[in-house]
Amino acid sequence: MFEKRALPRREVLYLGLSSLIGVIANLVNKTHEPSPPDPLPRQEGRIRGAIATRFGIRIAANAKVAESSLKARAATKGLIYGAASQYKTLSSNAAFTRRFLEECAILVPENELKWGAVRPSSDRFDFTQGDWLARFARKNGLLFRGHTLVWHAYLPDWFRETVNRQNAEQFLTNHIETVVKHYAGQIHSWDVVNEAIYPPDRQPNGLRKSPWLKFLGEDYIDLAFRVAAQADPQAILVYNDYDIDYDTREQEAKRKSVLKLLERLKAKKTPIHAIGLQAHLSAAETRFNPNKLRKFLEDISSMGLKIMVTEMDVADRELPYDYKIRDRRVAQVYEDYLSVVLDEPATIAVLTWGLSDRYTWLSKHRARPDKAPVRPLPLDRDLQPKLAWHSIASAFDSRSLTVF
Ligand code: 9MR
Repeated sequence: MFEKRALPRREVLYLGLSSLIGVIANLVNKTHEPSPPDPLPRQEGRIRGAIATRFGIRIAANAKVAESSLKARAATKGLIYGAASQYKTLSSNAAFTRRFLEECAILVPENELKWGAVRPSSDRFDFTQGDWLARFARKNGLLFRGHTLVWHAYLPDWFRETVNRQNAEQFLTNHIETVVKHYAGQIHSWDVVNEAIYPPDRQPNGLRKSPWLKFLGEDYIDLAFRVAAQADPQAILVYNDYDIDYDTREQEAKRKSVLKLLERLKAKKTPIHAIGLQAHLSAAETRFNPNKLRKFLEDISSMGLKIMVTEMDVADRELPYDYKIRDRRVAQVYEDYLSVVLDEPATIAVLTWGLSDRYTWLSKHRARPDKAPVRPLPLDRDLQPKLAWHSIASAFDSRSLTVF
């Protein structure tokens, strides 16, 4: 998903020098005792002390916001912080769930709304787990994201034998109408189209050679947004993609193709409101160029689009075994990246792809050769904040206040 490059010696030395900061932050970590959550209001769109607006969070005048949580720090800067999680985690681990509610203002189902989850057969929809998560969000005052309506991956087995050029438009339209209407009014934002750009596929406009492109041509993207907008006029509609973060030839090409796609959509008046930067970063990658990223975000913002960080995590696969070194580098990457993205006023939300290292796709997909457990997220396996948590907190704290 991203290119790899070994961490140079210079970088390792730097990490060593920054250990003092690490020691101080570790002391802070040790004093952190998670407390049971207060009862939360049952109203939709409300989080403790704040009111969700279409593009952010407004703090109530008399807000009593717990100062320590990520969601509270984000909210004071008009931002939403949250994370992805799964039905099987939230329905079985009470301690994790408590921490999730303490830290997060928004929940995104990691897999439960994908085709592979909601489409057991070509003529059936199964919303059991998605509905459980939507109810969980509503009951606990969390905003709820939809992920994802159109993607080339995690399609059900029947898809290949059933969907073809003749019926693809009907399948796409029916799927989006049914799923989006089912959750209409409950969704903060939908990832309508996911990962449609992939220049290595050598298709016109850098598009990915997905079944949707093959059957319907590029117009499937515009169609998907239009159907979603009709089915839920309230939701923020998002184009979501990865590998648009680093200063590499491949990612530069991808950024260009993404911008051109957004320009074409805007020219057609497609109802698209935001871009989702997945931000699956790598701690060993050194080719981060704040100016290039800044320019990309400005270009997006100048089209009138909002920006969301939708799936952030920092893979530590190529880093040394010593977890203190890893944690410092991972935290640095969070800080470097978020300080740029949060500097852009169009940015409205930050979500990490999971909250605790205990539950992350990277354990399987980017496992370390030395078998040490991976540490890409804000909380460790025991739900304690790591340096990454402090980096995210301080990136929120440093943002200049957005006034609504
Ligand atoms: O984290 C998700 C993992 O549990 C699933 O097996 C996988 C396939 O559905 O998808 C992972 O999430 C992906 C997300 O949906 C889209 N962007 C990349 C994420 C990580 O692969």
